[in-house]
This record gives sequence, structure tokens and C-alpha cells, in this order.
Amino acid sequence: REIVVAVAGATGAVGREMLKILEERSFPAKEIRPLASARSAGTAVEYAGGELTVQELTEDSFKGVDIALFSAGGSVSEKFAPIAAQSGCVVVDNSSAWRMDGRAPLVVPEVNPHDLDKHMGIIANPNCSTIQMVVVLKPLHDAATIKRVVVSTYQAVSGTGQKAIDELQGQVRDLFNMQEPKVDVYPHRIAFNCLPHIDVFLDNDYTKEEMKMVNETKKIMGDDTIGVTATTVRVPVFYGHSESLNIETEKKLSAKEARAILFNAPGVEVLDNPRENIYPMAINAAGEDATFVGRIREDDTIANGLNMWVVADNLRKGAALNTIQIAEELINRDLVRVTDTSVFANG
Ligand code: A2P
Ligand code: 11C
Repeated sequence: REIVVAVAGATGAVGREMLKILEERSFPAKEIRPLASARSAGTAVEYAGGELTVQELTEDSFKGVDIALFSAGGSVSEKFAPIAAQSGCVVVDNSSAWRMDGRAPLVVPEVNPHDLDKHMGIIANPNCSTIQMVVVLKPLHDAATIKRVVVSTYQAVSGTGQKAIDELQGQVRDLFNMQEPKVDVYPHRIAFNCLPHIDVFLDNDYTKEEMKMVNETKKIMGDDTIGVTATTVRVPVFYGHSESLNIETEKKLSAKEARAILFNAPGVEVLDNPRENIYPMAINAAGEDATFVGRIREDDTIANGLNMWVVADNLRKGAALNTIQIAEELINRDLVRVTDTSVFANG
């Protein structure tokens, strides 16, 4: 079946990556409709060696569209995803708008593809730092039951979008030219700095990014008993999020056993040879599809503990690739349809 695909936010950092991945994977699209704000309507985006003309995203954009991939921010998804679903178009949404909504499955294809079976028109794509973590946690959970995870992240500026990529570039250039760097996107300078602050602060003094990792992990893994505590940090890296994981399991897993389990896990690549200085790094993960894991070692301070280092391209596995893998899974499972278009009628 040939499918009509809309990409909402096609001019953004994730949207452009979506177009690239649709082409790379020869997604069976008979038409691709790039949508963005009125500001970029009429401009061109690259696709398959040619160009597509961007259209303004409006309420009428989804007529005749089978699948819409959204990455234009939470408020755009909140407003337009229900409109798309009501017109019979299946939405795969990369924003945080629908992730914790009981009607929307939250899916990582390597972890919980079966959750797609009951979709009602909107499927949520998890947060980037959650996706790469659960791809690694799932096979360990199946083998030894995870009780608790302590995660610290080192996240690239591309997670914020194109304006943050430009800001880091501009600040580095300004500093080398002895000029005062412009601070606009983040509350403080990001060049040559680390900010323990991603997304907004909540009443409990955690950031929203940290609580996304806590809550989304439970929903994706289908297990409310897994304890997650997170510290999320923005670092001056352009592409690729890194994470330090400390994992406590019910059953003992040696580092060797964990390495063997992860070696066979879908979507995971083990890079773990300390003697040869081999471990995952953002500069190597950028542009790749896999979630890389290394520095796998036992934590001797608890009975059943493991430490590891996990890296993935936040725009690919963390966003665009996972979204498109969900779309592919929908096709494979014959789920490109909205059976009841009234489910999201009231938003
Ligand atoms: P535009 O380029 O026209 O502003 P990023 O995550 O890199 O910041 O990109 C955000 C994406 O979301 C861009 O494609 C942007 O389009 C799009 N976008 C932002 N606001 C809207 C809106 N109100 N309607 C449609 N698209 C929007
Ligand atoms: C970041 N994780 O790196 C964020 C980006 O909830 O989809 C994605 C925000 C989200 O800034």
C-alpha cells in the first residue's frame, strides 16, 4: 500500500531528519506533504535529491493524509493532532503533548510494539533521553527485573531545536573572537559550560525533562514498580545524548551476562573494550541508528548493581527514526486507520 505522509514541522531540526530518514528507508510514500508555520510556507525542503514546497499547517492540511508525523512543538500537537485524527489520519507525535494521555500509546518499537494494536488515532513518541534508556533497560528487565535506575544525562543542544544549535555555534565563535556571547535560548551560556536544567522546573524542584524520564519509562515498560531518579544536564555537544545509568536488579546479573544480553538486544550495539579505549561517544553516535552501550561494570556497593554508559543520536533514535519506525510498524500490523474518529473530538 502506498501512503500519503504529512510531516508537521518539516523545516525544524527533527522534521528535516524525518525527511532524510523517510528517504533512506525507502518509506512507501506516494506523497510527502511538508508542513510548517506561515513563516516558511512556500520555501523548499530537500527530499530525495529534489525539493518539496512547504505548506502552511492549517486545519485542512490532513485531508487525504494517511499518516502525519508531528514535530512542531507541544502546542501545535495539542491543537492539530486531534484535528488530524478526526479526519481519519493516524498521528505519530514527537512532542510531549499526548505522551501521558491514557488514549495514546507511548511506543518504542523494540520495547512495546504491541501497544500500537489498540491505538485510537494518536500515538506518542517518547522523549529522546527516555527512548535510548528503555531500549537498553528492557532486555535487562526481562532477564533480571529492574528495581531502580539512577540516571544522569549529558544532552546535546540539538534536543532544543535549530535555534540552540545556532546559539552554541555563535557563542563559540564570539568567545574565540573576544566578543560577548549572546545568551538567548538558555538562561545561561552553554558554550564551555554544563547546565543542570532541561525544560522547566516543576514544584518538586525536578525539571520536566527529569520527570519525563521517570513517568514515560513506567508507561513504556508497562511496569509502575520501576523506580527512576534522574538528573538531566545540557552539555555543549551538537548531536548525541549520553547517559550514565546505575541499575539495581532483583536477580544478580554479572557484567559479562549483561554484556551478552545487550549484545543480542534489538537496536543496541555494545561498544565496550576499555583496554582499547573503546566506549560509546556522541561524536560517533551522531548520524547512526543504533543505541550504543559500553562501560558495563558491576556496582559493588549494592547486591545486584550495574553501571553503564548509553549514547544515541537524539534527532534519530531519540526522535525522527523512532517516529518512522512506529509508522513502519503501523504498516506491518495493518493499523494505518482510525476506527473511531470521535475519540479525540474534544481534544
Ligand atoms: P517554521 O520553520 O515555519 O517556524 P525546531 O524544533 O528546530 O525549532 O523546529 C520547529 C518546527 O516547528 C519548525 O518546522 C517550525 O516551522 C514548526 N512550527 C513552529 N510553530 C509552528 C506553528 N505554529 N505552526 C506550524 N508549524 C510550526
Ligand atoms: C531535549 N529531550 O533534549 C529534549 C528534547 O519532550 O520531546 C525533546 C523534548 C520532548 O531538550
